[in-house]
Order: sequence, then structure tokens, then C-alpha cells
Amino acid sequence: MAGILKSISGRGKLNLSTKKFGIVVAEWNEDVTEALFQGAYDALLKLGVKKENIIRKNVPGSFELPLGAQWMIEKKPIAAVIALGCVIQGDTPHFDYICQAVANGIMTVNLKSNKPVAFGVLTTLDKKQALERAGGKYGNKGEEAAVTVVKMLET
Ligand code: DLZ
Repeated sequence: MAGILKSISGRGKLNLSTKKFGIVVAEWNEDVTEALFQGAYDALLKLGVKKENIIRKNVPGSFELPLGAQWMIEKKPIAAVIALGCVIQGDTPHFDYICQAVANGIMTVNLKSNKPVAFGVLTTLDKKQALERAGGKYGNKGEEAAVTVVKMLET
């Protein structure tokens, strides 16, 4: 077990084999968000979560992630959700509105549902920076988001 996963392995406080996890994935910048999904999914399996207890839901863009997470929590007995997206800066202030709305929206779902919802959303200047954080030289933020929700369940 390497990297961030090591920081959590062997703690043994939680039996993750009975817990259900939701992963909400934004379809914008799909090559990046699929890599984030793979990172999160593989991390959960390595930490002892069962395949059948990982439930995936796609949403069109990052802006829709908070509602997608809320729907998952309302409809299924889920312990925690990992929200994955990638917002890349364009020529207009649209980027800032989306990033702010998603961050606030995900925080609201955390507090209202009283369940961990990880902010696994890359907010980058270009695609290169995003790929570097989706399994490239800066690791995989999907994996980090998975570790974050497990740590939160342990607290
Ligand atoms: C519209 C839009 C733009 C321009 N860029 C992105 C992006 O880089 N990443 C992303 O996840 N979503 C983007 N979207 C879509 C919005 O998140 C949202 O789906 C639409 O504004 C419709 O609500």
C-alpha cells in the first residue's frame, strides 16, 4: 500500500466491509473525472469496501454535484459520498461562479445530511494541471477524497 493510503491502513477502528459509499461523477472533462473515479474506487476497495457497496451516479457537470450527492444520501443508506469533478478555467468568470457554488453546495450537503461528502473537485488553469492531479505526478485527488471520507467516518 503506497502514498496516502498508507496514512490510513492498519488503524483498524472501522469495519468498512458493511458500509456503503456513493461516488458522484461529473461528466464534464470526462477523461479527468474517469481517472478520479478510478482512483477513488480502487482506494475504497483497498481499504476493505465491497464492490457491491460502491454506488456510482453521474451528473452532467460539477455544478450538479451537490444535488447528486444529496439525492444519493436521501435514496440509499449511504455512509459517505465522494463528489468528483474537474473545472478548468476559461476566458470568462464562469469558472469562479461554478467553483464557488460547488464548494458551498457540497459543504451544505455535509452539514445538512450530517454525513461526510468529500470535495474531490479539481479547479485548474488547464487540462495539463488537471491530468497531473488525476493519476499524474501530483497523485490522484480521487484517491485522496476516498481516504478523507474514511478518515471522517473514523472520527
Ligand atoms: C458550463 C460548464 C463549463 C463552461 N465548464 C465546466 C467545467 O470546466 N467543468 C465542469 O464540471 N462543468 C462545466 N460546465 C458545466 C456546469 O458544471 C453545469 O453542468 C452547467 O452550467 C449546467 O448547470
